[in-house]
Amino acid sequence: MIGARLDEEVLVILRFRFARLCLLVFTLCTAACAEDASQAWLRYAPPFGTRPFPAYDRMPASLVDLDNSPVAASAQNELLHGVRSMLGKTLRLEPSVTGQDAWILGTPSEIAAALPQYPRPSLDAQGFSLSILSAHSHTYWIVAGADPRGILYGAFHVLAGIAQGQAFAQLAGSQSPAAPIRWVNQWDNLNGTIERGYGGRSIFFDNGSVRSDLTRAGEYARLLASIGVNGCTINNVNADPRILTPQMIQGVSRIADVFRPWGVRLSISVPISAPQDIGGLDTFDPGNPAVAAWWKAKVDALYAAIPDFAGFVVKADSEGQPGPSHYGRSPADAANMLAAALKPHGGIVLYRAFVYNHHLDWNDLKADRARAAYDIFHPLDGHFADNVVIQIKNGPIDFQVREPVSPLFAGLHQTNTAVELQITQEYMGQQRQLVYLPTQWQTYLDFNLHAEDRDTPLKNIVDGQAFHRPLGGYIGVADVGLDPNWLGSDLALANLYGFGRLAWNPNTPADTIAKDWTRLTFSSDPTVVSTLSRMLLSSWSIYENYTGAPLGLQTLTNITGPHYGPAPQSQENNGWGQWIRADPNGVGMDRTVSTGTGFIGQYPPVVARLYDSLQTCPDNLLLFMHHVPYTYRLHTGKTVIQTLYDDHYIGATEAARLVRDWKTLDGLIAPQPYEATLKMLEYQAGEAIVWRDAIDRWFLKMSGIPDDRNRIDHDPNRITASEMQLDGYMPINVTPWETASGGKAYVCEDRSVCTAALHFTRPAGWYNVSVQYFDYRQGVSTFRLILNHQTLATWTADNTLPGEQPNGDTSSRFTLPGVPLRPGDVLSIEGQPNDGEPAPIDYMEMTPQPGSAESAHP
Ligand code: GCW
Repeated sequence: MIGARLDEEVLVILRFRFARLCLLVFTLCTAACAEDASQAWLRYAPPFGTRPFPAYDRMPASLVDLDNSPVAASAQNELLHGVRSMLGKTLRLEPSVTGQDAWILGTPSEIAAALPQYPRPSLDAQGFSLSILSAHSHTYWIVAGADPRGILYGAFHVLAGIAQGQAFAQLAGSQSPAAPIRWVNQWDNLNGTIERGYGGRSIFFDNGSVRSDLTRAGEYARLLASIGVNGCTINNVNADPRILTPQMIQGVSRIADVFRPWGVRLSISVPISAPQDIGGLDTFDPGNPAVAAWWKAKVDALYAAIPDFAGFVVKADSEGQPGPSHYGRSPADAANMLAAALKPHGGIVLYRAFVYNHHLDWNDLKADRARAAYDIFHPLDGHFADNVVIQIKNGPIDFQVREPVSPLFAGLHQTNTAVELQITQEYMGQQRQLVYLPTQWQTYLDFNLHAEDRDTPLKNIVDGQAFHRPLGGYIGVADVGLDPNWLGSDLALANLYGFGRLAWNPNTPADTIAKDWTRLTFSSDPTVVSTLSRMLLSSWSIYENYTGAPLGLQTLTNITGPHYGPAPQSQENNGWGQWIRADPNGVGMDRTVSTGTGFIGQYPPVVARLYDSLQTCPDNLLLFMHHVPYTYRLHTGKTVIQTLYDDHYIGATEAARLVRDWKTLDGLIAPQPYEATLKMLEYQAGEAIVWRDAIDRWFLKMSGIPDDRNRIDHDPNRITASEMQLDGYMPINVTPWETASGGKAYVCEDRSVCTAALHFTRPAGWYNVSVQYFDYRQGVSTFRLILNHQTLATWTADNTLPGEQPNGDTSSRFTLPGVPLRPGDVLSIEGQPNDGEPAPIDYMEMTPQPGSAESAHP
């Protein structure tokens, strides 16, 4: 009893301190905060700038919070802050509703107790209802939540509405989340690095411990809450057992403390081998009672420190992680043992279906990694405890540019499932390239699996409707870091935002999400909204075109390296099973039932028939499902090989368009994000050319079939370093060969400066001059572009690209537009190496500016 009272007192004091702190922060937060990238879509800028917003002229001046919870206190503080920031008014906090117009926060029963006229809405868990009530000659603006989280989500909804210029009356109505599980996974390591993280170091860990300053962790929870995300797994699924040591649990409980006011429950990833790794047992066999007892004690200790602990995420028997198969046990044995320990506390187990053998025999034409999840988990359907959820990646391989939906979703009818989507852009340009993912995710979520010959779109399977499951939902691998803008790129935040919006309501169109995010993040200016949303919506297809080709080749990136630049051969001849089976005659994996791996037979009959037949298989998944000759004609009438060539050219052209589109927003976007994004898009346009050239060269060599427009390695504007006059520059072989002209880069070794010069022989005119060079992660080489004796430009290779060699990971482009060139000119590149980076170069390109070569004689 005494303990309980103390807890209550502590809570009241904490709540008071928290409220004061928030007020202080919000008071200090003036216009400067609006420019702070960490605010993301919670900038709270006045929607009409300095123009008035009459819909809020007569809003209630008082705010009454009827709910006595820390989460509702966050809702209250957020409303105070947002209203002040957007409407320039400070609401009065009042203890009761009587005698005044008021904003009211509370649950339906709390509100009805204070205002008996209130027509209680019926709300699902975590849902909210916004309404206006007139009673006792007063007006009440009501934010009702089924529970404290619902109140908070309602408050954020109101603020997002104000930020987009909507009156409170327009926002009236009820909403409930589609599914109970709406979590992010972070792949943070205890040393502070993040697996597949591209936004800086961990906000949670540093040097083996939980950070002392958890400010960003609290801010992250606020961002997550604003989009309805209610759980966060803080450590890598390749889990370090030390996460379970008593000292670490204490540290982790501090993270839970900063999450709690935002209704975000904390969970951790655990290795199934922990009882042996750190528990002093000589086994981790899930069938051993001592192992089960160890987990039970560990879970009890976790709940003692974190009473609202959410549960475990488990990666086992996967990519080198230990698993129950070591003892001949099944995933169900392991998951159920953990679930039994968590059950008394209300915790759950998210057991990942990403279980496969990465030592497959590539000579075996029947071997197929795509089959693994279904083969392993489908026979276990009905054997999992009710607090176990099988966490399934959207596709059967691994967050590729395009994959079919995993057939396992249709193969578990008596088991809870959640879909795992990847927000961090591991295979999708790693936040150095614009790829808006809600478009892709929606394709998956809307896909009808036709389980039991019924309509069963993926979204209705994971939200529990299709098979009447009590639990299920959405997991997004987010990997935010300490970078001010969380993900390393301002535009990538649209993916985090979009994940939350879709997890809340998967029927929200990707277009609506793009527009809302743009207004909230940048501006409601119609030009900004239409231009940027168009850029976002086209970006997946652009990326798919210049990297993979929209024929279902999954990815053509370097899968044994950083998963970044082009390296198609890396898919083949290894045990990872991401094969595309390209040979001189054809390409694609035969996954048919009759002649292939039989993967297609894992789908319900309607879908299996669709994919199995060449007549009906959609072109964009053709090579995932079938092996066909390069000369095979698609539904478009064009051959496979010509489509591969053309799509890469289309993708690169479209990537260049993204730069032009963004430039039309100059002056309409704040200078810092404008410049940073321009730099990113210019880099992307260059990288699209690297991809285009590499993939087209590779397929040309593999197929021996020429491009019908003879474009590959025949760019009339390009002069390679091998054709230039070199002083100090020496050729080295590039791996993979297709990522540089003639398979060679030119490096400046053993000299402090080298040059490569060309004699210009083309007509006089204005040209854009590009230099293709390589920028390693280490070293900052300096380059100079020289026209005769005049320095035209100087730049440094200071990007932090994921490579230490000249190849498609590091190939970069510098462009100087509008250079007047005349026949007889000498154009040269001078490179100065630095710290092991030998100022490597590939080629120069002189592209005439449209219409300028003859007419505007310089
Ligand atoms: O896509 C692969 C990644 C691994 C990751 C793994 C997984 C955390 O390359 O980095 O490991 O998937 O999802 O478990």
